[in-house]
Order: sequence, then C-alpha cells, then structure tokens
Amino acid sequence: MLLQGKRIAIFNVANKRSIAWSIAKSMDAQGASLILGYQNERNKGTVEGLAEELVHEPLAILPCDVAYPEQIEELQESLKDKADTIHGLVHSLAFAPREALQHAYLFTEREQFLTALEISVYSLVALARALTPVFSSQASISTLTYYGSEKVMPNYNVMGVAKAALEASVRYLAHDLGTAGVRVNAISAGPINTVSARGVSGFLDILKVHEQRAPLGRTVEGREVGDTAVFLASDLASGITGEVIYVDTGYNIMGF
Ligand code: NAD
Ligand code: IMJ
Repeated sequence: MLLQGKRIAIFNVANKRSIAWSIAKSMDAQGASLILGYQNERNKGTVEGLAEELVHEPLAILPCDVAYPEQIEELQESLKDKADTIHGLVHSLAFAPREALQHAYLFTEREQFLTALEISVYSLVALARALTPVFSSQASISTLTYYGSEKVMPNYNVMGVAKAALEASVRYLAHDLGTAGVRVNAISAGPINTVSARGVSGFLDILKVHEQRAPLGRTVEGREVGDTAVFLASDLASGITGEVIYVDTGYNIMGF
C-alpha cells in the first residue's frame, strides 16, 4: 500500500480509456483517497459511473475546465472543504484545435498556438499555484508528456511545441516549489489508444511502428503509466524532482 493515507487529485478523466483513469485505478489499488476531475457536464456522468469501480469512494468529483480561471480558483476552496490538504496532483490533460494537428506546423495560426499552449501548458502552472495552499509538505505533482516534444512526429505539430514547454515548466516549477518540499515530474508515455490519440490520422501506423522498434516489442499499457504515477507520488520517489520519466517500452532509446 504505497499511497495509504495520501489524498491525490487527478485532472481530468474523460472515459475508461483516459490515462487519468488508468492512474486513478493504480492509485486506488495502492490505498490512495482520490479527487477526480472532469472537464464538462458531458463527462460528469461517465466519471461518476467509473468511480463506482474503485475500492475507495472518491473524496470528491469536481469540474475543472482549465480555460476558465475561476474554475481553477474554485478548486482551492473545494479541495480545502473535501480533502483539507492533498499529497498529490496529477495533470493529465491537453488540447489543441483539431485543424492544427492536420496541416503542417508551418501553418499554425496564432489562435491555435495560444489555445494549445494555454490549455496544455499554462494549466499546469495555474493549477500548481492555485493548489499550493492545499499541498501538504512533501507533495508531488505529475504531468503527462510525449516524445513528440523532442523528435518530430507527423501531425503532432503544435502539441510537440506545447509538450516541450510543458517539460521545461516541470523543471522551473520543480525549482520554485522545491523549498516547500513539493516535487514536480513528467511521465513521457508511449502511444496509447485514447480519445485524444485515436482520431489522429496515421495513429494505427504509429502503434505498429512502436511495436516493431521498441525494445520490449509492444506498446505501453495504461496500467504501466498508472503504476509509474503511483511510484512518483509515493515516498519511494522522495529524491526525484524536475525529471521526465519514460514509460514507452523503451522506444526513445533507439537510434534505428
Ligand atoms: P483523454 O482524451 O482521455 O484525456 C485528455 C483530457 O484532457 C480529457 O479528460 C479532457 O477532458 C481534458 N481536457 C481537454 N481540454 C480541457 C480543458 N480545457 N480543461 C480541462 N480539461 C481538458 O486522452 P489521454 O491520452 O488520456 O490524454 C491525457 C494526457 O496524456 C494528455 O496530456 C496527453 O497529451 C498525454 N499523453 C497521451 C498519450 C497517448 O498516446 N494517448 C501519450 C503521451 C502523453
Ligand atoms: C496527437 C496528434 C498527432 C499525433 C499523435 C497524437 N501521436 C500521439 C498523439 C503520435 C501519440 C496523442 N498525444 C500524445 C496527445 O498528446 C494528443 C493531444 C491532443 C489530441 C487531440 C485530438 C482531438 C482534438 N484536439 C486534440 N488536442 C490534443 O480536437
């Protein structure tokens, strides 16, 4: 029971394929008390239904659309009320306008760029700051990133740029929050068939190539990302901050 007695907030679960849900299941299995976030009313019922499957009933299921600053601010009060303090925050959300993932990066429009960076990167900074008053000493923040931040992946485009900024944000936040005992890390997950990935053109080819090239000869499972999030949130990772940990069946180490 690596997370017994820990209260951890996870943003956001959309459905059963969401990486956030895999993380919730792994953390629940290790004894954590969870706060689950959802983006909008469409997801609310789904998340409430999924929550029934957990061993421990969530402390709260809260709305969190990061496009609205007041919703981020409200989380501070809701969490104080429902959880007192929290020991962990998981940021598992991203968005870029679909068209920006369909044309060459060269043609990214200003609004598309700003939306992608605001929702996928600034949200981590905003959530970390808004929740600082409710963090216990020695809390942990984890976010999700992708290898497209470092190497060009077809169609990943402005999301690759956003993930590069996200990973840099992890380092700067780790520096800012280090003296408060708060650790900040990223998990770089291999491709997983979620709503955010499956609609992408050529995604099935990417899964196939990943399988062929990765040292483990397969793609990564949600559970493996969830279990790494458990480790990072646990006291076992007390010396790790500002890092990007790969959970990609080894794909990133290959040169050819
Ligand atoms: P998903 O679609 O299940 O999750 C994305 C989440 O982002 C959803 O819950 C959605 O509601 C939320 N979201 C989008 N816009 C939002 C907003 N304005 N405010 C609040 N929440 C918003 O897909 P996923 O694959 O589980 O994605 C989770 C994270 O994992 C993302 O950061 C993604 O970039 C990252 N990631 C995914 C993969 C993959 O292959 N699926 C690989 C590496 C990293
Ligand atoms: C997304 C786009 C292009 C290539 C991609 C992905 N590859 C992978 C993803 C190779 C693995 C999934 N991923 C890592 C993401 O971070 C996805 C982010 C995303 C997806 C969508 C699709 C629907 C939409 N906007 C999106 N914004 C962000 O409208």
